[in-house]
Amino acid sequence: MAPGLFRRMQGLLLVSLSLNILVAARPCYNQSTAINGTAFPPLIEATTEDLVRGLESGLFTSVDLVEAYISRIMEVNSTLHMVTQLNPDALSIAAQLDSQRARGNVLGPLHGIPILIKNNIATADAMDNTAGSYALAGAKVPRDSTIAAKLRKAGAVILGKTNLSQWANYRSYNTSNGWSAIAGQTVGAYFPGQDPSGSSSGSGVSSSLGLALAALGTETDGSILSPSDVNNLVGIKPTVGLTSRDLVIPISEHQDTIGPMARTVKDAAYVLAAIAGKSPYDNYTDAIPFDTIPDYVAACNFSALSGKRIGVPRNLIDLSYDSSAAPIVPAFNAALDVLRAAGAIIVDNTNFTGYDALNEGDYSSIVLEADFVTDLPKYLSQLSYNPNKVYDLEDVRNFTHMFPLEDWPERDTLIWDSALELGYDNTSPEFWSNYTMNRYLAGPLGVTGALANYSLDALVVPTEFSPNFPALIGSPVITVPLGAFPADTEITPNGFGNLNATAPNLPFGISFMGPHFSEELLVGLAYAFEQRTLVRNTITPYVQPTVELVDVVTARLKRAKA
Ligand SMILES: *[C@@H]1O[C@H](CO)[C@@H](O)[C@H](O)[C@H]1NC(C)=O
Ligand SMILES: *[C@@H]1O[C@H](CO)[C@@H](O)[C@H](O)[C@H]1NC(C)=O
Ligand SMILES: *[C@@H]1O[C@H](CO)[C@@H](O)[C@H](O)[C@H]1NC(C)=O
Ligand SMILES: *[C@@H]1O[C@H](CO)[C@@H](O)[C@H](O)[C@H]1NC(C)=O
Ligand SMILES: *[C@@H]1O[C@H](CO)[C@@H](O)[C@H](O)[C@H]1NC(C)=O
Ligand SMILES: *[C@@H]1O[C@H](CO)[C@@H](O)[C@H](O)[C@H]1NC(C)=O
Ligand SMILES: *[C@@H]1O[C@H](CO)[C@@H](O)[C@H](O)[C@H]1NC(C)=O
Ligand SMILES: *[C@@H]1O[C@H](CO)[C@@H](O)[C@H](O)[C@H]1NC(C)=O
Ligand SMILES: *[C@@H]1O[C@H](CO)[C@@H](O)[C@H](O)[C@H]1NC(C)=O
Ligand SMILES: *[C@@H]1O[C@H](CO)[C@@H](O)[C@H](O)[C@H]1NC(C)=O
Ligand SMILES: *[C@@H]1O[C@H](CO)[C@@H](O)[C@H](O)[C@H]1NC(C)=O
Ligand SMILES: CC(=O)N[C@H]1CO[C@H](CO)[C@@H](O)[C@@H]1O
Repeated sequence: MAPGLFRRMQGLLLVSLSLNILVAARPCYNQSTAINGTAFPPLIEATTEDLVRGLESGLFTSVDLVEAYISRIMEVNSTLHMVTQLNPDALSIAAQLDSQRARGNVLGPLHGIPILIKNNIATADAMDNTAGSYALAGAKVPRDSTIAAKLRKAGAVILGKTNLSQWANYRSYNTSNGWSAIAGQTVGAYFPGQDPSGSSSGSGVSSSLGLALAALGTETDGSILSPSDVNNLVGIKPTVGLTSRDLVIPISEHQDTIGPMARTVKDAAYVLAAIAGKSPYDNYTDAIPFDTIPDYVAACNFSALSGKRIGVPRNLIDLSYDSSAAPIVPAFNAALDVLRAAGAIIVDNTNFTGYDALNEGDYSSIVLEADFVTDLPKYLSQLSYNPNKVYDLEDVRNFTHMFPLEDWPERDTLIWDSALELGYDNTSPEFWSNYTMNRYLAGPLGVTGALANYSLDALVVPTEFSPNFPALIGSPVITVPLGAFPADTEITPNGFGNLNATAPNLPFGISFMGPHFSEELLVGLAYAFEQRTLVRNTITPYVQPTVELVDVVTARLKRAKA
């Protein structure tokens, strides 16, 4: 998501809370999910390693997995609208991967495992890539995006495309998270009408409910972190340049990045390992400082927190922006005790000295506007078929104003109006002075400054407050589930008035930030925290699909007998 960062509504006073994040508990799942005593992993919590075990042992096939996930999607899509399009080739791809496996040709841990991707990451197949806009309905790309190609090379099945806040939330000042003209309003699963946050809204809801192993999101400023936060997920926002933006509908070349949204740190690590790496089509990936991508899965080490110096930039936890976040603070402070008990040295009040200046300035919106008017035409120029003949932002705005399903003017185009009024792109001196200012305030007076001044390995804050500084300097963040809002939380609407922005049971997370390309370190810290707390499975969605692998396999065995 871009500006318009998800904010729980202000003006609430929340008292009485008893979050006990220190009790690690696993719910009792229905034990009837077994055939001949061999249990199938419940899909709402199945991990990569569960699925690999089942595929290797022949308990189920990749085709079974695709069928089960599609059934689950169809069960909840009419309520939650999280998937825009299924891949019509998913079953045949899975069948092919099954026979490859039978021949002993296994491409890697994701072989035959379904993944959903956000509807701004292009695939050269039957699926559209629209950012949720009719302006791009039916448009074609000349080849797979680098990210999609890497997923396929790793053996993953691209199961479908997830709904998003239209244009990755870079169109309107007044709209709702998770709405796009093409697929309607995505809704979260933890409370009726839950604001799913955004812009990777459908990826968040889908991954959380076990509609695929995991999903990919994209982030400019919060769009992976925030929907992971409120949908009870682990989300990795990688360093800008670690994952290629080739053929991903852009907002900003300086801030955009693609990353996994998964149910566990290790699953996110498996997916990151598959998508990280250089791309001839995105020269920001030339900044990757290592010859081989680190082993993010091996980084999942229970002892990773031992001896690590972790700072707390307290002044980021600013309840004057969002008083409804108050219940997160005691849960966060309890998490610091977990980190200490795991051997970390907590250094409190490593405040970001650039915080006030950054909030008072307008630098970041100018950077995004100038980037968007530059980068959108670059994407559009690569289309091999451009049915609505949109070549730049003015064309897209005109299309949006004229096409009724785009819901204009109720949902405005004020961000674009402002970008077009700016009158310059990201090659101008005005752009560079704003960009430089951003990087100074968020770097030396922010993330990199605090890391250096206090000799820290990493920083932690509640995820609600984590995206902005790292967004402006392109540094990585990982969020892990931390807790949920208490039962007496007041229910309040979002700004557009069509969703519940605050409510009981809405999840929230904790973020670990580090230097550029420190994902290996951050994955370790996040894993060591996650394994000591296991909060995710204590928070239950109010709506869940019921189809399980065992149902699909039982039906298949019955068909084979008949
Ligand atoms: C377990 O699942 C089966 C099959 O879906 C269902 O018939 C049964 O009622 C469930 N039992 C419980 C305790 O939920
Ligand atoms: C379950 O066990 C029965 C009896 O041993 C056997 O006939 C059947 O094939 C087994 N089913 C599966 C799915 O392994
Ligand atoms: C899910 O629902 C949305 C909104 O109704 C719809 O646009 C989309 O096609 C549906 N997806 C699937 C896979 O049926
Ligand atoms: C918000 O929550 C209230 C209380 O559960 C519910 O009545 C209402 O329908 C929800 N809003 C939406 C948009 O679903
Ligand atoms: C990166 O590629 C873009 C075109 O995609 C080009 O304009 C730019 O000069 C390149 N930058 C470097 C440092 O090579
Ligand atoms: C896990 O981390 C601990 C502490 O840093 C280290 O001593 C140990 O070697 C690591 N284990 C693995 C398997 O890397
Ligand atoms: C850091 O910020 C917090 C919250 O704004 C404030 O209470 C504290 O005094 C600050 N500490 C330092 C050392 O600036
Ligand atoms: C967009 O619409 C405006 C106002 O209607 C018009 O002046 C302009 O020529 C249009 N631009 C394009 C590229 O069609
Ligand atoms: C930022 O952009 C604005 C608007 O174009 C311009 O007035 C200003 O000089 C630029 N630089 C800084 C550092 O504000
Ligand atoms: C780091 O130290 C420098 C030099 O004292 C100071 O200018 C800067 O504000 C500090 N940054 C942070 C985040 O503490
Ligand atoms: C945003 O749009 C909604 C729905 O049209 C409207 O009720 C609300 O007043 C608008 N808010 C602002 C700040 O314009
Ligand atoms: C490609 C696709 O799934 N399109 C659907 C998107 O949503 C609209 C409105 O709900 C449907 O009419 C389309 O069929």
